[in-house]
Amino acid sequence: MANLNSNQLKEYQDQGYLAPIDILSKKEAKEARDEIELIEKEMPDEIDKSERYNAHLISPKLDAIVHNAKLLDAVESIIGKNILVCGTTLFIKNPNQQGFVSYHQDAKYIGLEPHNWITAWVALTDSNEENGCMKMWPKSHIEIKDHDEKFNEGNLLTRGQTVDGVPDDEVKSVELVAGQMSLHHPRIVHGSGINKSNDRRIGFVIQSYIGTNVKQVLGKNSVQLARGVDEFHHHEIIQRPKSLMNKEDLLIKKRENQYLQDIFYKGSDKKGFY
Ligand SMILES: O=C(O)CCC(=O)C(=O)O
Repeated sequence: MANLNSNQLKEYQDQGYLAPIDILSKKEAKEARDEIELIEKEMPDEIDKSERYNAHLISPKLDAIVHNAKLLDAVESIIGKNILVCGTTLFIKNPNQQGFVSYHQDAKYIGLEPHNWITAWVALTDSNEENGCMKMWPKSHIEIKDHDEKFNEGNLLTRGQTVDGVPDDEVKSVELVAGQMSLHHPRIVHGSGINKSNDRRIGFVIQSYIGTNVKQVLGKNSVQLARGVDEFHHHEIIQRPKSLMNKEDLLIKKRENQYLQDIFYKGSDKKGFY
């Protein structure tokens, strides 16, 4: 059931993003963080760097967020009632590390066409100016812009994709408390700065929820059905996790992450840091 009201929908269409939206309790956000930290402890390489994608395939707590009914109600308001999940990313910034995200547009390099899709950024910790919250350039979602590829250390994007000349005075910070989310448009220009606090900043990002009509034109992505009916069958359907760090699920995640790396580095002979 779609749940955004007409003012929220108008704001999303005009500005290219919408926030904050309450989704999880603080307790649920903390439980998801704890599960991530348990995986990090037990299998340190499993959700780091190029493996930080698709952790929902091995974590029941993250899976529950991806399939959260309230979250899906908001997504349905924007992309319609037939919804697939084609991937997730953990954007974790540790204190005293130089991690940042250069200004970019997701649609530039993700290969999902047409742009009937949306990204949900779920805060598992508070996310604010001090710890490097997301910054949006409102109304920039009208067209695809040129990007440089800077491959710089610290940049949490694979190729350091960068839109230059973003006007500082127009950019808006998206501050969220743990359990809230923002939704952003495939073409909005966004990025984030470094974490200057003493705690981690953890964003669990469903990237993305796609309409069933959306194709992957740069390679291959498998999907889960989140809601409704897949009338187009453009993608292979994969299972939800059987249990935490289940062996079979770990293999599926590995395969999906290889597909993603192939997409991200298509046409490039360089390798980024993530
Ligand atoms: O977490 C961040 O700071 C950036 C996330 C991002 O680029 C995205 O969700 O598309």
